[in-house]
Amino acid sequence: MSVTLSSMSGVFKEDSVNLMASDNRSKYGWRSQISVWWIGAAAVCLGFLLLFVILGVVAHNSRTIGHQDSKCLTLIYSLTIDRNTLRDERDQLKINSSNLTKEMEVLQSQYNAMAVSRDNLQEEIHRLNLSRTDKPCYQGWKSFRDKCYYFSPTGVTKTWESSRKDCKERRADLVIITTTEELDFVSRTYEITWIGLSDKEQENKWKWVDGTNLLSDEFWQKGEPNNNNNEDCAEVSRTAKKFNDVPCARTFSWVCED
Ligand SMILES: [Ca+2]
Ligand SMILES: [Ca+2]
Ligand SMILES: [Ca+2]
Repeated sequence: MSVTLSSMSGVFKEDSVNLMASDNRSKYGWRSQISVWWIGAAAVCLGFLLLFVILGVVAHNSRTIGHQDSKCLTLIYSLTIDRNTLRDERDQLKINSSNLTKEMEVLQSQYNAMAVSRDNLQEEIHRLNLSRTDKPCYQGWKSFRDKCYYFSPTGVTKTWESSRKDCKERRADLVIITTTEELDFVSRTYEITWIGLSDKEQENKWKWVDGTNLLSDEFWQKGEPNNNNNEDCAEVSRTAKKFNDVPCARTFSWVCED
């Protein structure tokens, strides 16, 4: 009986202890659940806040990237236009360069031709200078170009035939004038000078003393030869520096040519 009571007492104590423990668990469980709830709520809030922050950053970056993409496209378009413009300018420069090259080749060809012509002219000038070298002449004769000339003594005059005879005695003949320079050289000394030209053999068929025909009328004075009073011999005057036919019997100075 006492054991039973003790046992019962023990059961009672044990139940009391369990009841107290249960009471305590109930008290502390509510506090724990509230704490968990607050922590969970805070975590959720933090989660949402973090999500909003991430979404904001993403949206901002998207706008920035979009803006940068637009600027890049504009820059690419501008660079493409510049590249095309540079290509056009390069092509035009190639065309200009080609044209300039052709013009340079033409100019070079013309220059070469002119250089050849210049060299030929220089050779001709050199040859003419050599031919202009005065010929050595006997004493009393004058040298002009490659010929020698004898001028009759001052104050002495002869007919055309006598003048020619004098020249032949000097192994020469009356002067034959073939150039303007020779005409000027011969005519400058005396007022009137006999030259080796006549139409004694056939009227108006003027021949030089070497038998050659007068080839040009350029040296006659205006209106000459007029054969006035049978003029068959030619003279040159210092003032006119041109030919004139006069009677052969007149007397003038004379010039011989060797
Ligand atoms: Ca001559
Ligand atoms: Ca005549
Ligand atoms: Ca005359």
